[in-house]
Formats: sequence, structure tokens, C-alpha cells
Amino acid sequence: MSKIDNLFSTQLNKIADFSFDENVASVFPDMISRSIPGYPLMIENIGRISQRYALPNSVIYDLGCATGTGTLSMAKHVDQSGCHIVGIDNSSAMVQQCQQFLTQYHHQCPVTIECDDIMQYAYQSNTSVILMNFTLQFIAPEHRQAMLQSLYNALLPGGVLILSEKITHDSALGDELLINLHHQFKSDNGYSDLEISQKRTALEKVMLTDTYATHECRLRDIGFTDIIKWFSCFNFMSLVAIK
Ligand code: GEK
Repeated sequence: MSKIDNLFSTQLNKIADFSFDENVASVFPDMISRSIPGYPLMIENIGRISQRYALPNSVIYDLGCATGTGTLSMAKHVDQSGCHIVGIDNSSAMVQQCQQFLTQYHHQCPVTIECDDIMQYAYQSNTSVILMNFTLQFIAPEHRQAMLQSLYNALLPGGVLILSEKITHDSALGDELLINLHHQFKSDNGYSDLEISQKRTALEKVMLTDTYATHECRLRDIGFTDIIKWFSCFNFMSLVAIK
């Protein structure tokens, strides 16, 4: 059971840039489920989508696996023979929590967790499914195209990228509505206005969101043949891009 997230509940003199350190890792499951609308529904369906596209004897990646919720969902659902799931995160605190978390559950598909930078990683060419669940938004925008291109290159024909992201709406008025609805969601989940505003400041420089159109254009440009948005709530969405 993860601790309750109260990292931003007291007034901070200086708000440091958000980082995935030990403090964040220790409250992460609580933080993410109270912050992202539909997170449990997304996680459950990520397992189902992976099961649908996993090919026998292939590799499945969870990039920015954090504490392993997405990894576990895939490991529980994927039943094709010879598959292997690799979760990667460059936060050693997250990797430690993830390894502990995974030992608590039974799953049929074998899993390895690695502490590494997903920008530098040598992806295996027999990859059928890649999950990036709210991770691309933490990669510098100028590196996103090259990063996604390397993932596309690693995928087998028919393989998929499952990409979930917070997005910016393309009109100021619409964006304001979605931000307000998201804040209401957080407030209903027990976060105070101070917590919401301090976390927003901490994330301002490290989490840079694109519009849906930017995501779609970039994925088409890279070569993905079909892009299916399968989840959307406020300013959060998840898509499947098929090679
Ligand atoms: C979930 N997918 O629960 N290399 C490796 N990991 C990275 C890098 C990088 N270059 N940059 C960021 N990360 C998870 C949630 S959280 C999303 C993912 C959020 C990692 C970072 O350490 C963190 O664990 C994760 O990406 C993003 O479904 O907090 O909104």
C-alpha cells in the first residue's frame, strides 16, 4: 500500500522543479491515481490492448515504467508464448519500488526491470508492443521525433506503440475548460488549491505537453499507418499507433 501524497500540501518558500526522487516514488501510486482521470481504466485496458497485439517470442517494453502498474497489467494479460516484458525507468527510486511491487503479484509473462535512459537504450528489433504511459511528456520536445522514430524502427510489422499523454487543447478557451475540469477532479480527490498550484509550478518546466494534432502528425510522419485514440478525458488521452 503506497503512502498518501502530501508532498505539496504545505506552503513552500521555493518550488523546485519536479523530479522522480525517493519522496515522489514513495507516494507515486497514490499521486498518479488521484491526478490522472481514468488511470485505473487505462491501466486495465493497456493490459488488454497489449494482449491483442503481442506476438509470440517478442519483446514488450514499458518505457518510464515508474512503480510498474502498467508493466503488471501487461504481464497479467499477455499469454503468448515466449514473450518477455522489459520495464525501463531512469529513476533508481522508481525502479526499486517497481521491483518490490512486482514480486507481490503472480503474472505469467516474465518481466525484467532496468534502470536506464530510454533515450539511449538499444531496443531489440523483435518488439511487438511499446508502452509509453505519460512518459513522452517528460522528454525534451526537440528529442521526441527521434525518440519515437527509434521505437518505430524497433517494432515488428503490425507492432504497436501505446502512447498516453496529457495534452494541450488547441484553443485557449477550450484549454481553460479542460484545465478547470482537471483541477476539479483533483480537488474532488482531496488535493487543496495550494497543492494543485504548487505541483503545477513544479511541473511547469519539466512536463511540456503537445496538442493531439502534434502527436498525430508526428506519428504519421514517422510511418505509423493507423492511429487510434481509445481513451480521452479532459486533457488526458491514450492512443494506439500501429506500424
Ligand atoms: C505509469 N508509466 O504508472 N528515461 C527513463 N525514464 C524516464 C525518462 C528517461 N529519459 N524520463 C522520465 N522517465 C507510469 C507513469 S511517470 C508519469 C510514468 C507521471 C520516467 C520517470 O522517472 C517517471 O518514472 C516516468 O518516466 C514518468 O503508468 O508522473 O506523470
